[in-house]
Amino acid sequence: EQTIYLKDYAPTPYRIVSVELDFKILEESTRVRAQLTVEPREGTAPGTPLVLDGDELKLDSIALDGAPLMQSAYASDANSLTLVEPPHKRFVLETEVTLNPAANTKLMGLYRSSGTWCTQCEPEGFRRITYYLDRPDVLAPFKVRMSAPKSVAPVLLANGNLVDQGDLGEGMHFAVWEDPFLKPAYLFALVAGDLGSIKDSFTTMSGREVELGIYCTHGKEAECAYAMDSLIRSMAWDERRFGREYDLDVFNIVAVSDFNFGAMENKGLNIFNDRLVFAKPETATDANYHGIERVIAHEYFHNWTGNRITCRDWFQLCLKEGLTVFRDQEFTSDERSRPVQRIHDVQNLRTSQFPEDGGPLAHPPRPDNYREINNFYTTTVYQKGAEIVRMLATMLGEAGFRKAMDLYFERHDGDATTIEAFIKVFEDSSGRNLSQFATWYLQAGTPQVKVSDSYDAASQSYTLTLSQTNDPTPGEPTKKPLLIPVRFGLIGPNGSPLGWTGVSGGTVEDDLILFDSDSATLTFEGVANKPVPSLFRGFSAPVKLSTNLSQDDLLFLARHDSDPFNRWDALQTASTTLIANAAQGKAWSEDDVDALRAALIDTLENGELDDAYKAQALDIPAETVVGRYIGKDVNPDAVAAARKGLVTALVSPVASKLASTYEALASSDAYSPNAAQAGRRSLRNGLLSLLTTGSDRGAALAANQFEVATNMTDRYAAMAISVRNWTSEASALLGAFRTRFAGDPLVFDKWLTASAQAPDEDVIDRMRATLAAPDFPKTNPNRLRSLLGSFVMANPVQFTRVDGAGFRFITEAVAEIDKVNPQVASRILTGFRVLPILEASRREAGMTALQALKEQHTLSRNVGEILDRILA
Ligand code: B3K
Ligand code: ZN
Repeated sequence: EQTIYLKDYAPTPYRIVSVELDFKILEESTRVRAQLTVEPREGTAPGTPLVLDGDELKLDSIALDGAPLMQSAYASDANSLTLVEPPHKRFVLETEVTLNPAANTKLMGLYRSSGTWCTQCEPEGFRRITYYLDRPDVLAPFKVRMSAPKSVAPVLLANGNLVDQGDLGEGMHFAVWEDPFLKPAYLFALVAGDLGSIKDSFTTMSGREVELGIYCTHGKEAECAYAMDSLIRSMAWDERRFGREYDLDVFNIVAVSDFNFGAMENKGLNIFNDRLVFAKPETATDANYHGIERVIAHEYFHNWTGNRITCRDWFQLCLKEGLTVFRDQEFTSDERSRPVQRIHDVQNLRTSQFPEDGGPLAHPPRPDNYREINNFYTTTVYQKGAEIVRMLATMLGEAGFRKAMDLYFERHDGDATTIEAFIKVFEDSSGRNLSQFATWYLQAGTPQVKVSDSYDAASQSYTLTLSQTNDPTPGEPTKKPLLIPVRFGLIGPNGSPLGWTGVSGGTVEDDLILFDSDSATLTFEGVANKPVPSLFRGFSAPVKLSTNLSQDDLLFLARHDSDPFNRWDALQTASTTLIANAAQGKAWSEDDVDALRAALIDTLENGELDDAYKAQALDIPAETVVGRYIGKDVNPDAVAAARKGLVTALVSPVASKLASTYEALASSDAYSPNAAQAGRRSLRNGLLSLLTTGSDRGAALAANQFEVATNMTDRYAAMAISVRNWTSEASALLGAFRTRFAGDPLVFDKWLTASAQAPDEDVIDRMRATLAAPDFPKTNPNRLRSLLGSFVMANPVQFTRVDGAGFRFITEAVAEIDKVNPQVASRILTGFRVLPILEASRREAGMTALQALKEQHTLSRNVGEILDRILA
């Protein structure tokens, strides 16, 4: 297999001046005619061949400047088209290919989803539509003509503005779309189908009217309302926060049922996985509404960070993704609650990015080699990429950050650029040297920061000693120290902040330590009392922190820290430590549990905190988080037992109190997905979860809640909690849920997700039966991911069984799925990255399953790469 290296980057010898595409869409096949106006770049030697990319294409005809090309002038196969000696001047290349979208199960290029023709081109799908220079640094204006039978495709959409449309007779019609903005091929999109829609409009800050449309299956129009509302709020927010105005006259979104990931930011024509568009209270949870709002915003924000300014090559992916995730996180923080959003994002980082970064699939946010680019749309590129941008924002402050972003848009509008250029903008605008900071992009692994402190009362001086280490990751045996921004505060014995008169031993800017070496000792003078330090406020850097703080200190922080994130984190650390110790044979003391319980109850009863925050504070860390904290020789059965043990010890003495709070939080208000209502539901369901895991009251409460629930949030929570705790009602609830919502595919996903998390040992047999059912939609990514993805990521006890049954179930499924859709298969396989931290017997069982997968099957490049990296 061929590896692609960043160091080999070179611009193409030819540029594409403009593109005209003509699609003739028919039931049986689609004919694509492409007219590419091409010219040699300056410096290209005469006679340099032009090599266009293709993927599973077959050339029907070819002409140059209007004349058919001689056989000897070109060579073509499924993967490329070469003009041996193109003219050394501007010329027009015309090609024709015929596609079979209905047979395209990889869902890259042009395919059909429930009858609708749609496209997905990022990163390398356009080459499955026509021969092209399919790379992000080739930018061109596109004009697209499409014709199709009116009966099956009354709606014809593409990028940009509609410039012509009409009837062709014999049941056919056509439309012509023109996109004036230069774009790389990965942002191309086309949709043809019989779709319903909702329309709205937005007036931009300069007073231009933009027509907005969301297209969907007929009958689903009403379920698009929240997505439309989110879009309008996103457009307004990007103007307010970043001064970014939308640039075309139309913005369309299309919801499709078969989609490899969440959504795609095609210029002026976003295509969405329908699970991130449709919502109504009976079938969508608060988390679904939250997800819709976030992803609608994310794809919209790409119009500036991704489309107007794109990536030079795919190694630079986090240039657009990390930055755009940062922007969508900020949007949600502004629209809802900042601390709640921050906790949510950090939880996500810890449950998915840290595990990736600490295992065999670790890679820098800006990698320098890959075999299959689709394997690099990772949580590291997205979430860690966003954390890096957040650290820049932390160091520069709000005004400084905005100034840098303004310069970025001004300097790079229209460019396909790099991480280096992005950093340079921040250097030029702030006057800081960011060369060490840039290492965050180039180095893999989660740094571990150790902090210890001491106080000398006589001299009123306080010392903080920091050290950073970075464990080796694949291909990176040694690491450089990073520039780590540590936002901090010192808290006095009465809970109020303590000041200092001077500090030596490092760089401290206000409440920010810029920690840039292997170790540092900071001495603060004039500290009146012995403080408890609050470190990494707001999670100011994506690191693992260990301190010499006692359980008492942590619970003190949980009560007194003015930083809401750190109050939450102190509780998390306190309970994680107790569970991890117990799982390794070191029991907690009754005092420890009493103190933790008291802190949790105080939080629950605190009149100043909102419900959503309380729900997060009461959330006891998941088994996977504790496993990761233990870090080696993990026995997931022991972790699960310890977690249940701690929850039981915490809950038992206060079960009636929790139960009455649970009752009191019930509400008869009409459902709204707003943050206040969603927070109340999440607190109530959090209590239900504690009561179900930690007492014998929860099971019946959950079963009752399932019956009386008036919205999906409460009904799903009742079922999922019952299943995760495998209560005596769980199985019946799964059955009732399935019957009640039969025929709704997105609700079926919820059933699959919950089913896969049952901890009982028959779960694998049940899942096998589910998959084998004749009506199981085996080619739909949402269905497959709901079942298999949640099993590998959220059912550690059964997935990592010592007998290997969980591992084999997954490798066998992956082998099958790989034949149909390699992207979905390889994504599921990444769950095996957990192997290195497991106890030896489980690790070996996992390796055996992977070895069998490798030996017994011909695998795609996608799966092959992931497999080899885990086995390495
Ligand atoms: N840019 C797309 C992701 C494409 C994934 C290709 N495997 C959606 C997004 O990140 O916004
Ligand atoms: Zn994105």
